[in-house]
Amino acid sequence: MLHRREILRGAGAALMAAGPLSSRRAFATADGVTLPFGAGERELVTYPGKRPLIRLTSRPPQLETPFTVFDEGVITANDAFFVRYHLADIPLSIDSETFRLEVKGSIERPLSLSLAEIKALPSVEVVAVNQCSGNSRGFVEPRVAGGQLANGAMGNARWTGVKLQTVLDKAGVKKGAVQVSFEGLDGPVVPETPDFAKALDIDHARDGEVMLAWAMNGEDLPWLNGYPLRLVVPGFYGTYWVKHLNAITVLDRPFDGFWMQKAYRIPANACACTEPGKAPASTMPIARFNVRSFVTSVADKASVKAGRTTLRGMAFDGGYGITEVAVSTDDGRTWASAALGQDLGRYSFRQWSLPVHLAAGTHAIKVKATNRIGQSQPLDPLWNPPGYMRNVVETVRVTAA
Ligand SMILES: Nc1nc2c(c(=O)[nH]1)N[C@H]1C(S)=C(S)[C@@H](COP(=O)(O)O)O[C@H]1N2
Ligand SMILES: [Mo]
Repeated sequence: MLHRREILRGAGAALMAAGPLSSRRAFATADGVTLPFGAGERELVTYPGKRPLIRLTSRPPQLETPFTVFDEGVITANDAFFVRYHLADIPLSIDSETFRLEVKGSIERPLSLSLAEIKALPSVEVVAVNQCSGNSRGFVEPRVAGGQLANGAMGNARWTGVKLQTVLDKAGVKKGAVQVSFEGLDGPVVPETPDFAKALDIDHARDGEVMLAWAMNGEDLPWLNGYPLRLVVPGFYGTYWVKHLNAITVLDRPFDGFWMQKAYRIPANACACTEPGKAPASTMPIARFNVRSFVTSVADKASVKAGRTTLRGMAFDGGYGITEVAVSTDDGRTWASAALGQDLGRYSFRQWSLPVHLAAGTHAIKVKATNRIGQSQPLDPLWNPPGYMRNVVETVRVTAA
């Protein structure tokens, strides 16, 4: 019998060398980037299976996608997709033959499924955005603690896998089940740190959209994006998209783990916001994306040729679908409706484009999207203590000559 042991090639060495005591340079390219906020100097680093990405942390690896990638197309390439981990003990070697997904808890039939058994179940596909709750946190004013990310902690991919519903039905969920929790192969380096685990309500888990994905854009999941299996929760923040998924537990009472009860919580009000500096009266677990839109064809502070040009970018929301993208080239005084590109489904990035005329001089370009239920983006940024869910109308200033 052939045992295939997949290994994050070279990564053991790369991860150790990236630690604070050894040469950081070895795995960095000569290049770095400076993100447009305080302490924004970053190295570009190359991990196995990835092109040079922006380093946020080394242990665990946390990598941000350079923003120019989002102009390459509406699907984010696997080698450019951002990487987020909480715990430094990430798996460096996984045997695809002996890997098992355990399904346990409040069910009739405990399961231990091999990859081959999972892949033999009826498969489904969805194009969906994965975005970190703290995407764009580096821009938050007043500043907040946490990973100082620019706008690159998001990506859009075609995911292939099996419905979580199919697996839960196979296991036979018992009456009285209220939530389902998910754990991956990564773990903390000290026992005091709570292991990363997330939970979804039982109805959400069985909605036929939540997926156990083994492929991303037609290939095995990249190692750092959760090989060999991850949860895909369309429209929900990345925190729920558990990577290296190896345990599913059906619960007859709400999950009480740290990562649901203490972390990833937002103010329990309509704007998920508080007055800057103020703690919220009550909180709830973060859930669906709000509406966002970006210009991708020109960067902030760019010089462009005066005259006719076509502006381009993308928009997305938590799954209602983008119905309008409005663009202003005069700092929000007047707006025009952009043409929307191919519809890859309501969880996908939606491309937009708009021909404009830029006279010589400086222009503040703004973009604002609206979804099917009328949700849009604020002109002034909202604030909350963890710096989650930033979705202010973006402004790109260019000089035409
Ligand atoms: N096993 C595991 N899964 C995880 C995490 C983690 O720390 N461990 N982080 C989550 C968070 S907060 C985000 S934003 C997404 C990021 O997915 P990516 O690394 O594939 O981009 O993974 C999620 N899944
Ligand atoms: Mo995240």
